Amino acid sequence: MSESNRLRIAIQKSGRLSKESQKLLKTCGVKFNVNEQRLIAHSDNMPIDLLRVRDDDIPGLVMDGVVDLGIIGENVLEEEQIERQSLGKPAECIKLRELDFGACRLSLAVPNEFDYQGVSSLEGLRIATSYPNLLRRYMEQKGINYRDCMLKGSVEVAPRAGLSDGICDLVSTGATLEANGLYETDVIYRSMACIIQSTQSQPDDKQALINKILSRINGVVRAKE
Ligand code: PRT
Ligand code: ZN
Repeated sequence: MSESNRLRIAIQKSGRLSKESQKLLKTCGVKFNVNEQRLIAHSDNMPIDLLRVRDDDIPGLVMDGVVDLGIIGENVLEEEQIERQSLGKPAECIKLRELDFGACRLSLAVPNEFDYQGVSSLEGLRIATSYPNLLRRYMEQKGINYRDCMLKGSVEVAPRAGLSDGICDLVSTGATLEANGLYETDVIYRSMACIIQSTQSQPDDKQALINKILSRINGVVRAKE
């Protein structure tokens, strides 16, 4: 496969970050039309291709140098980074900047009837999460032994289903926790969307285009502050 001289940017195909990611690039003057059936959207006014993928795939695509830039939640980036470091895979990328959307926190939560006296109350208990690496890092820092319950979805129903004692999941308004009879105890990670770049050296014209996009993003984000 020949290296493309077009700038490749990975964005979430569909989900909480996809509309904002597209809007940001459009506001920066990148013109493109998305065909829902297609993985790639070509810009018609700049040498840019958008790759529309699952958000979980974005950090790896950037770290492996398959794409040049990616827009991703810091939570997913950090989780993937710890995972890759433990597997000895490339785990480096450059965080160009935080963006102004995708705000959430990764928190521990327990059932309303749980008598929570601090994180030591979770000693030896089972915690359901989709973020095993961020959870492990936090619990190691606190010196707490816990048991894993790895779920890619439906984490918030795990305690009621008898699968776990507590959960570690993303929270924004807190409505999901409340609806499931849970309360938030510890915020273990605060996250925003961010834009990342591959560490591979770029030809001058591509790097100049990255700099131009970044400077426009800086302008757009600052204007909203
Ligand atoms: O299909 P794909 O794998 O691409 O998408 P996904 O389902 O893995 O991710 P998606 O679209 O749900 O979220 C993408 C990113 O949005 C996350 O990685 C976060 O960076 C960010 N984000 C911001 C959130 C939330 N807020 C959020 N509230 N991601 C998920 N949630 C979920 C949370 O998991 C829980 O189920 O919303 C629920 C809680 O919301 P509240 O408002 O009830 O607290
Ligand atoms: Zn995902």
